Amino acid sequence: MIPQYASALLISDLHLTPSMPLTAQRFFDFCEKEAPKAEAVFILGDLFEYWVGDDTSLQSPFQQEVQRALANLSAKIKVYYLHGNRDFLIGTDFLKKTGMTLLSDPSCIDIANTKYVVSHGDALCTADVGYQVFRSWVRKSWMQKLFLSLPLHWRRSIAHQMRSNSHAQYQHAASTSSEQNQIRTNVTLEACAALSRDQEAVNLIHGHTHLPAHHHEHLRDQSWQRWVLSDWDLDHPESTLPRASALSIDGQGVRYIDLIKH
Ligand SMILES: [Mn+2]
Repeated sequence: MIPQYASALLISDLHLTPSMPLTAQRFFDFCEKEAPKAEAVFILGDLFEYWVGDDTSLQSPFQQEVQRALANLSAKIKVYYLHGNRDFLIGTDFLKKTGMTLLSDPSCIDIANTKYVVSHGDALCTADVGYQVFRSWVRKSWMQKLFLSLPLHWRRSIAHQMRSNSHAQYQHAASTSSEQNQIRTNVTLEACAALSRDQEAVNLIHGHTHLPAHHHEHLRDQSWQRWVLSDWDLDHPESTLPRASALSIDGQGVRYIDLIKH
């Protein structure tokens, strides 16, 4: 059972990697400045660009730096994390070292006396049938055990291959930018309605789609609100506007905090 909190900050899709140093620095600053002001921080997946096993952190000064930032933050406030589609192999070793508590996806949380259901969001993209089949395979525990038993350089090379495939698909989707592609890579009303009904919650929060917005939605006799978290990217100003934001929830309600202006 997750305790109730009077205030919380929610972030997701930071895609931390050594090749995006400004984004990483903004995260380290967030852990020092903004995050300790809330009672709890919820990281809704894709904290890392990819994760091929907790054993890699021994060789990665970058992962150790992130680990230290999270451990320092966990010493001050409660930090929760749930798996994204890129870092779902984060395991008990990394969680223990950072002091983060793993949440299942989806989970219900209670902030300022209001119930919210939180999820990474990829499971809600039910129009992408191919992805859902892929997801059901890679989330099987025997598949994960098999992958984690491979030598590290194999795991890195498989992860690299998968990332370049998904990058190529994403670029194809962006270049065609057809309505159909946008529908395929977004959450569906049906999946959100089912989540709201199953969790008996009318406030949904997720990341993954990189389409930050607050929606009021309806399907048949159901209505709910949905907040989508932003991804973070301060390292590619030539191709995309710098962005980093958190969703803040307290007695005043729910609002986005732009971490670029702060
Ligand atoms: Mn994602």
